[in-house]
Amino acid sequence: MSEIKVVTNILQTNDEITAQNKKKLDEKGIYVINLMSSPGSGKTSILEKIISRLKNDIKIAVIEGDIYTTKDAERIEAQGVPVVQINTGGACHLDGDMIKNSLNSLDLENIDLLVIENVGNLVCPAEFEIGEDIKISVLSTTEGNDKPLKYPLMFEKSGAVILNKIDLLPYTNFNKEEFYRDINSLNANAVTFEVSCIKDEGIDNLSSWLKDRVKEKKNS
Ligand SMILES: Nc1nc2c(ncn2[C@@H]2O[C@H](COP(=O)(O)OP(=O)(O)OP(=O)(O)O)[C@@H](O)[C@H]2O)c(=O)[nH]1
Ligand SMILES: [Mg+2]
Ligand SMILES: [Zn+2]
Repeated sequence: MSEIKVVTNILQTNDEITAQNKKKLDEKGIYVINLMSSPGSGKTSILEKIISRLKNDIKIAVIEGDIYTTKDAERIEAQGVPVVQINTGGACHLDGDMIKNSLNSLDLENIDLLVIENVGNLVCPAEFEIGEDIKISVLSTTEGNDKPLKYPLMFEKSGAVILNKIDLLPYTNFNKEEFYRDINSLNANAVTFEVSCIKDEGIDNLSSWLKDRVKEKKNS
């Protein structure tokens, strides 16, 4: 038996489970985001900001993927929205089976927007569909503008790309022109946003775009 065969089987199973998850979520009209980035780009910070903007208008729930801790889930819980923690126990991405279990713990009748924060990792989370309507990737200015070309898959597959920590731009050599050129060359259809969670910049714009996506799905 070659190892390649085993990997292929895992992926097929994931596709099957994910298709079941997606069907369930689509039936309820829930808009689902797979939020991805390398560790520390600001996924949870962005989520906290979005939740505080939108929680009175739409019903939000979160699935937090973390390798070991419940730190991010505690931050989301403090925002007063339902959150389910997945501890992957060492695994570096979320898969369909983990999401399937989490969905059983959520009241799907009362959710408009489900955000799944994937494990901080710029590589393999992008390889696994988990039932999302959109993949959103975050890059922060301190990581360097070369990352989209070095780790292209996540950026190629993302419907939206968020550049975070723009407050730190003056202290970095991040070249925005090159960043947008590279994103455009990888994925000309990606919607892009610039935000600073610390300075609360760009959050309104991002939140209202998200709200429109949620409405669009509800009406579809
Ligand atoms: N200066 C600055 N710092 C930020 C910004 N957004 C987040 N941070 C900081 O960056 C660090 C990481 O933020 P998190 O939101 O935990 O990042 P994450 O992507 O959820 O991290 P993991 O879940 O560990 O992958 C924290 O110390 C945040 O306070 C920002 O816009 N500007
Ligand atoms: Mg986080
Ligand atoms: Zn992985």
